[in-house]
Amino acid sequence: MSTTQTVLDLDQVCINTMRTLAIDAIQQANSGHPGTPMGMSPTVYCLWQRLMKFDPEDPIWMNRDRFVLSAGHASTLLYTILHLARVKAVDPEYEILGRPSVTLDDLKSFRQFGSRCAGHPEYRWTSGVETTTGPLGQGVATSVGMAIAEKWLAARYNKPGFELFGYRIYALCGDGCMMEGISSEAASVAGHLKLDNLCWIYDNNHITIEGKTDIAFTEDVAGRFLAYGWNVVRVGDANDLDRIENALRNAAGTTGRPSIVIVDSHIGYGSPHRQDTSAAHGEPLGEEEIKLVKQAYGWPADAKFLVPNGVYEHLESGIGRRGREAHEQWEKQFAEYRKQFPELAAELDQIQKRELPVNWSKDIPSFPADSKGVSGRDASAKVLNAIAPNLPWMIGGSADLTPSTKTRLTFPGAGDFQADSRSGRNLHFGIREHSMGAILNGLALSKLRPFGSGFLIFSDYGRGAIRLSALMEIPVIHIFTHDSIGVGEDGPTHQPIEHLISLRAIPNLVVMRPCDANEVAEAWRTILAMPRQPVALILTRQNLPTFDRKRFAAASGLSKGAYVLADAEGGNPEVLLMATGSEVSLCVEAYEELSKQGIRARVVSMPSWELFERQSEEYRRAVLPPTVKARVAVEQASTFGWCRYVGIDGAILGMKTFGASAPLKVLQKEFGFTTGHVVQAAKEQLAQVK
Ligand SMILES: Cc1ncc(C[n+]2csc(CCOP(=O)(O)OP(=O)(O)O)c2C)c(N)n1
Repeated sequence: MSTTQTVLDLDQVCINTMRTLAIDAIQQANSGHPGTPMGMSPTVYCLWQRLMKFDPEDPIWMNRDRFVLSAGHASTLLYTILHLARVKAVDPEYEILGRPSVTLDDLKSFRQFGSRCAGHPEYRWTSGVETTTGPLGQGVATSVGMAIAEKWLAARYNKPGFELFGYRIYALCGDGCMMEGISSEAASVAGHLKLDNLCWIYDNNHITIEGKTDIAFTEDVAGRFLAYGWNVVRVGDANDLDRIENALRNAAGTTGRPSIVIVDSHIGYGSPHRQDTSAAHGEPLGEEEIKLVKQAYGWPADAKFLVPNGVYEHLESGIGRRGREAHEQWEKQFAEYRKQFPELAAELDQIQKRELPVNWSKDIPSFPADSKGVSGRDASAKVLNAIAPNLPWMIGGSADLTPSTKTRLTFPGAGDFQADSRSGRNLHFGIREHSMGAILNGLALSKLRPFGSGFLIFSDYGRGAIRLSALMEIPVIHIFTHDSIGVGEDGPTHQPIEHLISLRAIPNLVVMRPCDANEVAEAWRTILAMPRQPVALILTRQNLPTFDRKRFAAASGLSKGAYVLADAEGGNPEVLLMATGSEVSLCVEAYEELSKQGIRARVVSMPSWELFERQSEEYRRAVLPPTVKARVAVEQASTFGWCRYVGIDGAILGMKTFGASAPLKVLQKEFGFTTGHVVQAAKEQLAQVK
């Protein structure tokens, strides 16, 4: 046997190990999709073994190539390669633990409680998983954010003779990802931005859950991507490693365009018995079928979770050695870089640990009391532009609404991120809220501090990605302006109603709706200090009075989620008025009126329910004393959820319809957001409890 033959055979053994491990894991779990792992193992193997620059010893090395499994249902594809390449785990503090990321036992307990091999790949749970995937389309869209981040990092930190950043982003996707609209949005962005560090690999297997794709998907994918300005490469045989390698190298060598490699495959490839059936998609194969498949792979029919001799070593001699050498080389280069550019190197240390520069908050303004006041969005614009110059890796933009959301970075040198200006800090997502959310996730996964903005009403469009930012615990700042019927004349299509509460319903997402300019400043201070906290920052379009903080409590109370803004003299209130955002000033007016009438009221500003819930019981009881039963909540949004704070007999002044098109003043009157109405509700509450 010649040497080449031996190597080829070993490649095949490694591929069949991936396939059979996946088959066994799925059979053991009695749930999962074996087809794609069988069909795509050669492609994934080829990519990792022959091309990827990735050091299994340090899966968070900054300059590693990224592999995103956008077809998250094929998770065993990722788990088997992470296992066979012996990728190490890292802990959340970014110290290398040394234990394997995925053990054979994890694979044996695929989809069971506690296993690193969860049903779909989960970021921060399994090292080497670059982003959580499962909702189809999200992975590919997120990869565009990763590609933007790489270009941005390279532009800022690479210096002549020091190519610190030069990594590629690969995303494996199937028909599902191609059909989801988010992939079109994201591909369009990537084409526009000429992200040639990006390569999508499309498993063109013509099968989805309902059967053949021709029942629903007959478009010309290649033509579509050519139209986006992508480089399109085809591989006719998903089993031909050399052709796959050539295609991937073609992509890597293409400049000025992202690439898509279309791999024609058969689901369940290699199984002569189960091709092109929808059953192979959604179900384990079954013991009998497995025996036949294993026979066809030249495997002992009864062996389970078999890793033949030489497999780990073969991967070590490929991805292992290549990754280690590239990483060592890079570390040497970085040590020299540190000497020549100590400040930039220190920034990279901070980026890697999600820390902030010492002085990041020094220029945050405080706003003088002003009854005319300023809108939430305008206050935020000032604060954002006071922070961003001191936090160089904060970048962001909007879905074509920057003039309205006021999120443009305007300081000298901020610039735009475009194909010909990679160090710009202002991104233009175009009118693509969903992919904006995913791109922000990709930026945050690359450790930048991203923000994106739009109208609150359109948070629905980005919700899939927002939810994933919360699931992944990554610090994306989702800014939503035009936060209520306060938008006035635009009418019900633009007046968010259920959006606040539906964002609050997402676990681990912090929603903040500040009530005045100083709360906006505190919101930003609080948000940035939380390194793993995605936030929805909700801002008004219309002016809000800036409270006199000498008379009222300090805005720093925002960091506790809710605080007593104004209280009855000497404390001991008989009625509680609580509100968020623009309705806090209404409660303050009502409080003043009630005080005049000798009624002891307390105003609680509640910018963030989530942060409030994280406080001690003692604090929460101090702010909302359980003995005070007369309670009024005011929010220009769905009343849903406020019962938690006012109790079942409390009053909730909110919205029960979609709103209407009219000037704001009229709407406030029509929908009952007037001082008189709040005062009346408070009195009714008092009468009720007495
Ligand atoms: C947004 C979303 N919708 C639906 C699903 C359910 N789902 C999981 S796999 C799948 C079919 C995917 O087909 P394809 O991408 O071609 O993958 P393959 O058949 O190659 O495994 C569907 C619809 C999902 N995971 N995400």
